[in-house]
Amino acid sequence: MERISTEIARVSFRNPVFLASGIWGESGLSLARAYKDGAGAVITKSIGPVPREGYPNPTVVELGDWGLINAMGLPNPGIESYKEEIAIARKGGAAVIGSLFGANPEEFAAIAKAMEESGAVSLELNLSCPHAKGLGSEIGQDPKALSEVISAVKKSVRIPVWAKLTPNTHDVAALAEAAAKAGADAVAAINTVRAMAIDSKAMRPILAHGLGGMSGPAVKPIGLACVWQIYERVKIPIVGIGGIATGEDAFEYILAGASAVEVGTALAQKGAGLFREVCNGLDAQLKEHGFSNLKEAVGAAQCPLCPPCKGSRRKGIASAHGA
Ligand code: RRO
Repeated sequence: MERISTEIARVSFRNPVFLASGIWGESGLSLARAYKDGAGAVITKSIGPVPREGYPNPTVVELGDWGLINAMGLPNPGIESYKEEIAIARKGGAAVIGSLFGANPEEFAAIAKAMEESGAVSLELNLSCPHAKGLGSEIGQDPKALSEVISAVKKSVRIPVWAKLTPNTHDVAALAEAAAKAGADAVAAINTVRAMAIDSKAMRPILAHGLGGMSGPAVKPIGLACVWQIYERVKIPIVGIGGIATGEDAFEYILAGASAVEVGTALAQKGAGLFREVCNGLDAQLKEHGFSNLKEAVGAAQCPLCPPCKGSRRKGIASAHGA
C-alpha cells in the first residue's frame, strides 16, 4: 500500500499506523506479533533503569464508549533484561521504537544507548506519564528539564529521538518548540489526559493510585487540538496519538498535521485486525479526497477556508514544513 507509506525523521515505515506504548509491549514476541498483524512500527512498553512493579490494583477503570483510565505505575522489567526483548522483536522483523523513562538526563541517556545497541530504529522519550512522582510529565511539563533530557539522549545515540508530550499543560506547542530546539527529531502527542474516577458508594477513588490517565475516544478531540497547535509551531514530524480506532480517525490526525499515528486503547476492544482496518480505511480516505500520497495530506486541514485548497494559510505552513 504505497500511498500510505511514511517517513519519520529519516526512517521509512511501510505504513503510518503504529502500536502505541503500553499495550502488547511486554515481550519481544508480542511486539513481533503486532508487526506481523500489520502495524507500521511497534513501540515498546516504557522501560526504566531498574525493574519496577507498578501500582497495586485496581490499575484500570473502563468507562464504556469514552475509553479508559489507567494508572499502571510504569511497571517494567528494567533495561538490562528488556534489551533481549528488543532483540527478539527485531529478529522477528519488527520496526521497533524504544519507549523509555528516567528520573534524570543521565538515566535517559544510558537506557537510550542500550536500546540503540539492541536494535531499536528510533526512540520515544516518555516525558509525559501523567501520574508518576519525579518522572514523566513532571519532567515533560518543564521546557528546561525536557530540553536537558533530550540534549543528553541526543549526545548518546545516533538513531532518531522522538519526544512524547503531555496534554496536561497550558501550551503543548511551547513544549514541542523546546523539544525541537534541544534536537528532538520528532514529537509524539499525546500521552493520556490526567483523570480520575470515583466510586460514589465507597466514596473513594476507584484506582488504587487515585489519579490516572484517560485514553480512548473521549481524548481524540484533545489529541487533534494538540497536533494542530504543534504543527503550526514546529517543523519536525508529529506522531499523533489519542482515540484512534478507524481510518477516518487516522485521516483526521494526518489532516491536523501528523505524519503517522499510534493506536492503543482501541486494540484492547477490537484486536489486532485493527491495524489493517485502519490502514485500509486511511488509504480509502486519501484516495477519496484526491491525495496521491500521505505526505500531501499532512496538515491539509490547516487551511481554514476549503481544505485541501491552496489557501494562503495552508501554503505558508506547508512551505515552513518543506512541502
Ligand atoms: O504505566 C503507566 O501507568 C502509564 C504510562 Br508509563 C504512561 O506513559 N501513560 C499512562 O497513561 N500510564
